[in-house]
Amino acid sequence: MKVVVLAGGVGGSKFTLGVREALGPEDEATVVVNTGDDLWLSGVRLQPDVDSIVYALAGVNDAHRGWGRAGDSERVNEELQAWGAGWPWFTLGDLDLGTHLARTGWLRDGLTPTQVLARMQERWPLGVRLLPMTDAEVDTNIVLGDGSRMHFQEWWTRHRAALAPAAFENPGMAAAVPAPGVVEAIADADVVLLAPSNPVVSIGPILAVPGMREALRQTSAKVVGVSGIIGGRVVRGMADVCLTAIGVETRADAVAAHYGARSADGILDAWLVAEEDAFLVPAVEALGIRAVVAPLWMTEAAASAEIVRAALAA
Ligand code: GDP
Ligand code: FO1
Ligand code: CA
Repeated sequence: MKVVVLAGGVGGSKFTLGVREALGPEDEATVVVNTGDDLWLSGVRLQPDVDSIVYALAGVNDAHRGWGRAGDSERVNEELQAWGAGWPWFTLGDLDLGTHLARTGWLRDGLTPTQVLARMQERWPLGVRLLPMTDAEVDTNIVLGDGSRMHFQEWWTRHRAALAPAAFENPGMAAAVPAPGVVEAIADADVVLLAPSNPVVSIGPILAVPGMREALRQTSAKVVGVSGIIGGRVVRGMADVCLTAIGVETRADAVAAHYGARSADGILDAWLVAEEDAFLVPAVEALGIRAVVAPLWMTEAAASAEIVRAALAA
């Protein structure tokens, strides 16, 4: 079986660990990773969601913080701060900086982001294939009520999403195309899974790459999404603020409606809701989307694997 997963960082990596565990040796998984969080800082290219997934699959992630390497130190960061370089509220760990330096060097050698990510996958046997959503540099900006703009990373990390966004924008997106292999993987898939990642700033940018929605609407594969909202709350992070900003309620059925039914103008054939949200099944089915109830807590890889099995059964 060929499986394609669309994924962001923390939720994306916990889900991808389950995909790896649920699949057999004959199966193939391709994970299309959000790169809308990527940025240049202190001369290096950061790819937070890519690194979250690489580190988690390699078993070297800091699961407690949700980003960076386990047991990392911050000597270089202290020096950068002393120079007034970078952002005082944004920490680049020493081991993590090794990744950013390697990546930046390869990019400057002329490798594309897809080629760089292929190279990063040579170090650890990750068990799935990772592709960036696009090779284009796409930013995420927050437009505030007064019309001013702020980089997503400043809004998320420094302000912890406390400023109400009027809109999100992705400069560079209009000229972007899906990375090589992405459209082919979707066309060739038996099933496409949407991880329970942030619908606005993780799955949103992936779907916004020109050609991506068409690929999802045209594939013969079933497209199955997993709700990151359980009992009307985000499990972790600030996706509720993002959803409110685009006028979507923080409820599993509202997110399903946001993605839409493939039978209408959207992308979903089926949608997994948590047991806590079983009462929303009729609302999801009324959208023309098959609703499946399953335990959606990704407490460990085995629990995520159960979610993946439920999605494949759907
Ligand atoms: P980020 O890029 O690091 O912000 O991470 P993602 O976008 O991939 O994932 C964040 C989303 O994952 C949040 O909106 C959470 O609601 C969701 N999430 C985190 N843990 C769980 C879990 O155990 N179960 C479910 N269903 N969703 C989760
Ligand atoms: N998140 C934080 O809350 N504080 C940090 O200092 C921080 C540093 C950081 C460095 C590299 C990296 O790849 C990610 C980092 N993150 C940090 C996480 C991150 O930027 C956000 O959680 C995501 O972009 C949202 O997906
Ligand atoms: Ca992200």
